[in-house]
Amino acid sequence: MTKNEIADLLNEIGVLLDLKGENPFKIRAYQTGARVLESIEESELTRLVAAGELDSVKGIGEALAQKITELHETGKLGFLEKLRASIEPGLGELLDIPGMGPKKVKALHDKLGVTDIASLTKACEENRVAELDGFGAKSQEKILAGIRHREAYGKRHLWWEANEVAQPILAGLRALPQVERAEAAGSLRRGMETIGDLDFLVAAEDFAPVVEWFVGQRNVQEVTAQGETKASVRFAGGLQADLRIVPTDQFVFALHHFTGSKDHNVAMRQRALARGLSLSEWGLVPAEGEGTAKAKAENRELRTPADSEADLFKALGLKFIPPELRENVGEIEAAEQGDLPELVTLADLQGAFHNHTNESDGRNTLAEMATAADELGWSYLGIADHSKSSFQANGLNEEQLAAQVEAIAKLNATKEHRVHVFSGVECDILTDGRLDYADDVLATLDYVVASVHNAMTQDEDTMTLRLIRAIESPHVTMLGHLTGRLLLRREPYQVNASKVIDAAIANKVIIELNASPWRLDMDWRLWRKAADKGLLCAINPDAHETDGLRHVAAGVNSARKGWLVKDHVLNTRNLAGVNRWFAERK
Ligand code: DGT
Ligand code: CA
Ligand code: CA
Ligand code: ZN
Repeated sequence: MTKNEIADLLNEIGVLLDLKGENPFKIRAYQTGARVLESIEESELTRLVAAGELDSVKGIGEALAQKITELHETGKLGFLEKLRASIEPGLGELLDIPGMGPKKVKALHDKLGVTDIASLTKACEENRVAELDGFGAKSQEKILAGIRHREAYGKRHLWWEANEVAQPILAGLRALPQVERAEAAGSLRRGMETIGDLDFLVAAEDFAPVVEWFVGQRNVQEVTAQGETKASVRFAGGLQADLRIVPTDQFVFALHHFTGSKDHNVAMRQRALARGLSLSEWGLVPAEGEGTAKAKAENRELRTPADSEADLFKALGLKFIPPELRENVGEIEAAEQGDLPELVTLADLQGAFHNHTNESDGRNTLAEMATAADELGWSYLGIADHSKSSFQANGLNEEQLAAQVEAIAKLNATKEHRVHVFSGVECDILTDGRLDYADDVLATLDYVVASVHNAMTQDEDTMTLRLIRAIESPHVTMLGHLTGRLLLRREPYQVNASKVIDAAIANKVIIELNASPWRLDMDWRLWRKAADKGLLCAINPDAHETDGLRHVAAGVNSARKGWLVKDHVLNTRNLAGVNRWFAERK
């Protein structure tokens, strides 16, 4: 196991012990152990474990050293498994409700017998939480609101998490001997930021073994529907998946249909009808004459053949429309006129600018982040740790920032990395739009990402002016996460996006497309118009650990949905190009 995976488990132990009301010193020891692991290099951990010297590290005692060693070597820990088993399984999800910590959960459990969301809801409705010491009517109201929020949000899933479930299923389907073709369709294929359910489409002539395999997957919790050529299941965690199996020569039509979106499908069907054709999940056939579309589609003589979606589009006089664009926002007209954009791809990215290290709230060292960027084949990596006002994120003061600038210069001088590391900062935009560092401090950096991290409940006018004031600062290179939204968790703050976009263009400031799967902010729906007006984008993973750099893939999905091409995105440029752009701005 990697150090971050181990640190996650130590933190989990801390939470579980807290839920049990254990000694605070013991809990603290696990939390400290997690922090210490994050601050040492992966290679150093391996060396210490091999040498049996882990307990010589400050903050790691003998007992903890043993547990870390066990996890590092086997990936398992008996102690943790027992601990998990000793706690009501429903208590964990109570921690997801905003404002609920282990201590509150324990009090609700001990005093009111709450064991899960359902019993907590009941206790609130019976006004028993309000009467409990340390809670009150206000906090009861807040808990109920949190539960309702969770129910509304709980129906959808982040693209990233859904994709991690989908990819092994797709690989499993493709490995079946009966399966000729398989794809994940629906909103996942369209790269939506959140996913209602997964939609798998398979081409096979022998259906039964495919259905059997699908409903028999290990993590299936419930089979909600099962037929000859289709099935629906629900996995642990709540995500559902639909499977459809079609004969090979219908695959392309079904793939197009089940990729959607619904609105795109409707527009495509109208286009077909205008040409005397009927388009459906079964095929493309003459609209006039005897029989239903399905019956006609089963007559191979009548059906327009298609091996790929490109053939299907071609049969309707269109260029291939990438799935991300199929939202009926003008893609069909563009495809007709040959005006479709050549969308930016993951392979176009040569680096990214908004990333954290363990100097602020990241979990990996500068060198580890640089190594991870090397492994992605990038040419540069921007480090933008938090600024001093973000004390909750361990923001850097002026001295710490200066030390980091020096450390980065040293690292670059060693030439040990393929990537050039840029010195940046994620500078807080203070409540009135001023920045968190003086101009002379900002001037020492290669670039500045300016973001809002507090006072998020300001009204729209105040927030808009606040952002514009920051944009007008000569030192701001790009605006971080425009609305601060956390998908399925926190609403965006109120801001007039079009005014902010205009100000950014006028001041030659970039707006980032924060690629964190929880953010995807600025939203893809705003990019096409903004980029047409001249706004430049940077796709930034906002990585807080080495693994987080891969999140740029989610940002690329959103960029593509926003019709962005390579030229719209700063981090498709090579190192010299980026340097030139930074220099021109100064
Ligand atoms: P989701 O699951 O809510 O994230 O969104 P989708 O787009 O994956 O929707 P889903 O799973 O209900 O259906 C998959 C695709 O199947 C959808 O994008 C288009 C197609 N489809 C489903 N129902 C209809 C329908 O009633 N009419 C049309 N034209 N297409 C439909
Ligand atoms: Ca779906
Ligand atoms: Ca579906
Ligand atoms: Zn931020």
